[in-house]
Amino acid sequence: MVFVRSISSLSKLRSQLVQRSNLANSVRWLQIQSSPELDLQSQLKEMIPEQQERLKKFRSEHGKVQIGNITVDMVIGGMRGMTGLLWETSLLDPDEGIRFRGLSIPECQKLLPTAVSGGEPLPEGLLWLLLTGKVPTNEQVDALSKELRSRATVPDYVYKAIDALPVTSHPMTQFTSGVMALQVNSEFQKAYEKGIPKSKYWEPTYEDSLNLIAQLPVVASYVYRRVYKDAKIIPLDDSLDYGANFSHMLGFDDPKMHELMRLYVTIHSDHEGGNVSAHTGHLVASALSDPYLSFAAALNGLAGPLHGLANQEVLLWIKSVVDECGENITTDQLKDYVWKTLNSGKVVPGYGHGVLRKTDPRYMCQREFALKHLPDDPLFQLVSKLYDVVPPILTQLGKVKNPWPNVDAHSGVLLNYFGLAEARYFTVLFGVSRSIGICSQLIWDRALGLPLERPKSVTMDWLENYCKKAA
Ligand code: NMX
Ligand code: MLT
Repeated sequence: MVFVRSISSLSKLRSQLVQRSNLANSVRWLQIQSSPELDLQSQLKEMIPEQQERLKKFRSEHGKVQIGNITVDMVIGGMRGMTGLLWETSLLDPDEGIRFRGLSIPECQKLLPTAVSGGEPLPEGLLWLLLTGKVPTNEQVDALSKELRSRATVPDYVYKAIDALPVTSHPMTQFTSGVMALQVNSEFQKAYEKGIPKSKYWEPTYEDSLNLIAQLPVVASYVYRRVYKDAKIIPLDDSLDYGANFSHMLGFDDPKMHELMRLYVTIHSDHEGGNVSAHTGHLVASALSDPYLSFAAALNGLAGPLHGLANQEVLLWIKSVVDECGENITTDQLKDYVWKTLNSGKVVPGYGHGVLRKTDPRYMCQREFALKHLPDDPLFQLVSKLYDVVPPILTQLGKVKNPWPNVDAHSGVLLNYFGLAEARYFTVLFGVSRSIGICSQLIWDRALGLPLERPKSVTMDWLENYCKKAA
């Protein structure tokens, strides 16, 4: 009886949140009408014809220019080094790391608006940058922050879809199911069914993308509260920005954790187009699947241990080191543990990369955050020790192309320090952030009219015959 009553009061609370947000939606439209320079969609509307013309002209003049040669190794070896995607929002250099619309992470930290003077960038600012290629003003970021809050209403059936799963199911499974349930409200699907012309596809894609980005922290927080806490929803706080609100809805209100979440969401957002999640999202979207369908597919790629799930694996692995050897582990003990992991046929999670050939700058900025806020944390000190111990061992293996740490090697110990210690949840955080990059590019995919993705595949017979003839 008590259980039924608490379910029904949860439902009432959710409905109140829906009503409050419908009102906020109307206010948003009034604000947008009166100040187009503060409205992201108006900015895009201005830019799109120019970019469409740029691509058309470029393709007609240079469409037949060759970029590199495809080798048998590339065909068999996961297409490494094969340039095959147009991705406007970011570009990855193997030595230097990611640049978002030309800006490195330290440059973003310097140039993008912040909530705290000298603090971490606001993810809303990065969203603006990825979509427009321009660094937004404080006022523009503030308007986008408000807009995202006004779009953050999650229908009751989304919670019910999640509730239908066992509470023990992996948080990524619950999160992706929530995203699939959000799809019911796809503006793109509705517009397509009504026969919207191709030239206008980007507009409902924009609506879906912003709604999705706005609603993901709410869904993700619910998954966290359901699995690890009391399943009570902490409502959005209208005075907080995107990153801080996410932290707040999860149940973490330390201002330093708010800063960490702003940094976390900013740096995990985009990593050019070829990574598994971004590429999957782009591929599925190329069939004109709407942003919800495409992003849910992307999340399923992110949930793999060689990709986004590595952040979970890293903290579990670090904790297994402590369990076996204690916190004051010596360098020799640590070396032995790394070898033991490798000799049992496992990878060292958080190390290596498909493109990067140096330490990931996303690792470095998290390290700087730790040096500033938690220098004495024993797990941070262990992460630092691993930075000395792991690369020479991976180099010694002789086959690892990049022995240096990636983004996932660091994120877990920071979250753990502020109390978010449930490693199985970490990839959900990555997923929320990755929506910003994938959806930004998806809007441009539609604006530029990019076609169905359909590369050619061949059989082993085909390859053998081809090579015989070529010899
Ligand atoms: N530990 C042990 N072996 C490794 C590692 C590692 N950290 N990294 C690469 N190798 C092995 C790899 O398994 C392969 O072995 P084999 O030939 O026996 O199959 C060999 O080294 C060559 O691999 P690479 O060409 O260096 O790496 P690849 O581009 O194939 O894979 C990763 C990249 C990221 C999948 C790989 O480095 C890895 O498994 N790292 C650990 C998992 C991880 O941290 N993933 C997160 C990546 C970042 N993200 O968020 O997505
Ligand atoms: C990512 O952020 O997507 C990862 O570093 C993997 C990649 O870039 O391939």
